[in-house]
Amino acid sequence: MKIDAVTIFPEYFAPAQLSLLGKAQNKGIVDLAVHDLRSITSDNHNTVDDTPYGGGAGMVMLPEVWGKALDPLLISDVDLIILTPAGKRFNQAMAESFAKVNHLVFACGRYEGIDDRVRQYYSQPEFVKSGVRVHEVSIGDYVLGGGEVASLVMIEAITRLIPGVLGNPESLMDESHNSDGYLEYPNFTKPQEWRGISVPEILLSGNHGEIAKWRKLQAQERAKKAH
Ligand code: 6GU
Repeated sequence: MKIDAVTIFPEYFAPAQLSLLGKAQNKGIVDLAVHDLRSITSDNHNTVDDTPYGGGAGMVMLPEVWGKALDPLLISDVDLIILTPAGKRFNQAMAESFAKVNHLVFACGRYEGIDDRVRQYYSQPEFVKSGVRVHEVSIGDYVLGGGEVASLVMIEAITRLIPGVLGNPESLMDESHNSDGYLEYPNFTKPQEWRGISVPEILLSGNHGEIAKWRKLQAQERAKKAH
């Protein structure tokens, strides 16, 4: 999968070199390119934003700069993800569908966001025809300083679902927020007793049917408490 991230803070993406995602890049399964939006500007101050038409607080990112950055990335068969707290809420089902695409482009807005004409422009019929799909996405009901951290969250959730990225693909089958919506059951390892607290007996029984039933019940109890 090809992934482009456009940002004024490329350093935010340093953690993408670590752990599973770092390995996936070394293996050639994921090809992540981070683009510095400021390098696209042509004025002496490297301006990326201006005051909003209609007034109000904050600054809005310039469509001209974003257009220059995105034009070469949005040729065909590509999903453009515009990060905004006003977007559609990211969840596991969305991660699963994005994990199947060939090319993701993350547009990381700062300030009060990106001039809405950028979304409008790349949503036009000629782009739809070439396979450009535009999504506005939020990762939750809180406001971040910008889309960089949200992009990292999405990239991690999406790329670990790509075949070959996880060491043990079986860990995808059992996990929390799986397709049946249960949160994962509690887990235990050695020692059998720690600070006076014992591992539940059932897990030592060797009865795989009963263990599976117990885990399902525990997961359902957790899901009830979480919601
Ligand atoms: Cl995608 N961006 C910002 N700035 N804040 C957010 C968000 C995105 N998702 C949740 N909060």
